[in-house]
Order: sequence, then C-alpha cells, then structure tokens
Amino acid sequence: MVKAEALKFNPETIEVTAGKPVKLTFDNADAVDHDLSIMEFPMEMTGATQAPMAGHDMGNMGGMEPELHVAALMGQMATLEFTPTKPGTYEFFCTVAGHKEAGMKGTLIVKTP
Ligand SMILES: [Cu+2]
Repeated sequence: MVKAEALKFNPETIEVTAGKPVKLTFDNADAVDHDLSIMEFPMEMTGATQAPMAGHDMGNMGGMEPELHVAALMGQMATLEFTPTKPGTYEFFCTVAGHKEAGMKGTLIVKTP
C-alpha cells in the first residue's frame, strides 16, 4: 500500500522481490489526482489492470509512456498487480505536471530472491 497525501508518497521507499507477484494498492488521500509511474521497469503484468484514465493529465511525459503506471483520482484507490523481473533500484514519481518537482517521488527497490 502506498498512500499519496500532501504531494508526497508514503512510504517513499518500497521493497519488493524479483519473481514474486506484487499487489500494489495506491491510495490517493489528496484533493488532486495522482499517479505512480516508473519509466523503465522490467516486469510481467499478472492481474487485471486499470486502463489509464481518459483525461488524466500526464503533463510531464512529453510523449514518453511509463512502463509502470497506476493512477488514482482524488480520494480514491487503485491497484496494480505485477511481478518485477529484474533486481535493481527504480525511481517512481507522479506524472502530473509539477508534482515530481514538488517532491512527489520515491524509490522502488527490487531485491534478489
Ligand atoms: Cu501527483
């Protein structure tokens, strides 16, 4: 479970294990829309995934699509199921314009099994 509140992720560091399925719950307790995205992230999708929402503002992207992306409207929750395939340290952030700059970013650590 990752919570978004006051333009921050909580916790800011998430640890998962390569090859183990992860169910990520993203709880947006803020009064604006947020998402959690990683540009390059080796993984397999393992469950039903929410389609990106129409009209969701990915202002920071400049045409690039993040490989991992879960978005939640204000006050709502979203879940994403995936299995990370490669150990490493990955930066995640919110793609809404200005949010990453405001500190909305964190680290996802994929541990060697
Ligand atoms: Cu945001």
